[in-house]
Amino acid sequence: MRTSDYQKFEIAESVRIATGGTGIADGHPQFVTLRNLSTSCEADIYLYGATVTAWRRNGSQDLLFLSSRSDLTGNKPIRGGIPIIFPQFGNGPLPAHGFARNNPWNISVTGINSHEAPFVTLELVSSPTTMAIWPHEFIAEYTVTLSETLNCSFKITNTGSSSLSFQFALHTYFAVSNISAVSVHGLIGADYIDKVKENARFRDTDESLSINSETDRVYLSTPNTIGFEDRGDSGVKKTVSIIKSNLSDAVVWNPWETKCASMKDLAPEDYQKFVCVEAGQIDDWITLKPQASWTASQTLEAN
Ligand code: TA6
Repeated sequence: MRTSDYQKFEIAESVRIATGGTGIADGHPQFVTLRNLSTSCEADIYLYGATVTAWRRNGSQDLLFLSSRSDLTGNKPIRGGIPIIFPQFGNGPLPAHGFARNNPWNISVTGINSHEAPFVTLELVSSPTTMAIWPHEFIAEYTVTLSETLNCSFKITNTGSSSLSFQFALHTYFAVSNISAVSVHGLIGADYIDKVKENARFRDTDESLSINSETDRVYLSTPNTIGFEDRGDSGVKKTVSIIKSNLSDAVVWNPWETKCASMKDLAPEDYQKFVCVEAGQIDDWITLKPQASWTASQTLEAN
């Protein structure tokens, strides 16, 4: 996108575009900042991977975790925020978690909706790069809307002449006071695949899930609203809800100490500072016929 092209997307005080930065050509957009003037909330969305990297309230409190060691130069997936997992979850014939999170997206629309909430729509269109590893033509559109909540909506359209199948997830890293203060709820009664126990299947019979070791669970057919409580420092409690639409599954992940120490883009103590609770469509793949579309979203609420 040429330098002059992106300025048309800026909206005084509500939609700003930051340019340049390490690895980004001078004048080229790196990320978009949405600012809701009535709630004073802000959100940053990197064009690389269409990755939401920050959701700020009251000026500073950041509800999302972003590793201080994350590569923001567009050379590898951003560690933190809300990476988009598409068209593959986890390992398989494609790069881990697919290619949506490690490709540059373009700004297609910005605006302020009828509820005075700013939004940006980013777009990823199939290209020789994607066709080389996934031979399907598509248009992906990702809209982030900031009101009192943060809404992330994804739409994929099959623009090719044959069917395509995919998985999808929003790999959200939530900032927490300390992982030991966190309990995840809404998953009781759901079956889950435990990736730490050789992908064995279990049924969750607990009202809430506390995390005290490496945790990597893919929950199947979960309720549309799940969430977690962070009992916080000195009892300052935070409750976060994830409201899913058209996403049947959910993932709970924390690498814990040993795996965290092996990850170059995490500091050794970072496992204490985040929990991933991910809305996804993982177990049942989605298949789209030519010209068909699929839309899904998550809305994040925090008190
Ligand atoms: O969503 C959980 C998970 O699939 C874990 O197995 C772990 O691999 C995590 O994603 C991070 O994956 P990444 O490719 O971003 O390092």
